[in-house]
Amino acid sequence: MKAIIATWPFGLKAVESGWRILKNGGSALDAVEASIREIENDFSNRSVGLGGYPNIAGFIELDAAIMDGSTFRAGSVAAVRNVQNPISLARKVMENTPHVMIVGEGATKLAKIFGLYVEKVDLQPEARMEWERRLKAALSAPQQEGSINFWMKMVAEGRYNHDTIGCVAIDDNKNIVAGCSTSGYAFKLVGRVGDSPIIGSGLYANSFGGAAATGLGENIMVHNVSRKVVDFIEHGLPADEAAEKTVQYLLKIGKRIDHISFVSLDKDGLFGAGTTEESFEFAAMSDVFSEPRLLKVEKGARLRL
Ligand code: SD4
Repeated sequence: MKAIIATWPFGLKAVESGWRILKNGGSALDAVEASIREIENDFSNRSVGLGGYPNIAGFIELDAAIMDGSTFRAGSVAAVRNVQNPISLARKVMENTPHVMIVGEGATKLAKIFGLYVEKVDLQPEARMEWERRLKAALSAPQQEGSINFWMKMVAEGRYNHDTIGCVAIDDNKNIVAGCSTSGYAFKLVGRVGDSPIIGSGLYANSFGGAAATGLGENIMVHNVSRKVVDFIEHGLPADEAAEKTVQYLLKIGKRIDHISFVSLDKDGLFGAGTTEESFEFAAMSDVFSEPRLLKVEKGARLRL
């Protein structure tokens, strides 16, 4: 059974785009890349792509990754600048290099080689205004500019920004692919990397299932959330129960579990989601639906359709 699932209400647009590919016999790999590009190309989004909030120095640094569960191939880029579609760059890393993860300047260099480089990046007016406001507030504080305290003031001022696009799909050949893309924590330190480009944390896929996470990367990565979900699937649980079990596990641990949400999908095309927030909305489409749907899961609960 074909299916595709994506994080947050904006995931609906992503799912629609990916479903067009799956419906016409296309691969999960193409579907996930297209879904994520759709969101990266929306410059009104402040948490994905070049419309996102910058780091404390005023530069947008993006994280993205893709994993093909049927081959265990994966590609990932982190803290990359001047790229509109980091998910496509991640796919290029996967398909054209022997590596999995490329960061910073090296990733920007690859973007030039693959024609994914954007020469001039202007912050969106709202993002620029917000960055300047925070800079001014930090400068007016007694800390010395450039000191760790000055930086921490800017980072702490940074509003928590939790809208990574994460997407998982299964195609007619039962290939499962997971991907995600984000501009990360708003007003982060230069070089900060979240969970999204880390295989096992922000995303994971194998032949049993796949998962993609969103929320506070610092918390998602210490629990290897996506691998944890797929582990439960591998041990025989359907995607919705695996999601529920993962959240129960996190709640039992009780440490560093704020702002963690994720979507999951299994080899039977069943899907689920989980959250440590009060609730979490996401989008899904599969052969059993007549059209893409927006769904919601409550904290610690199993998804009810
Ligand atoms: C991150 N999980 O960089 C990602 C992005 C996100 O907080 O979901 N924003 O932490």
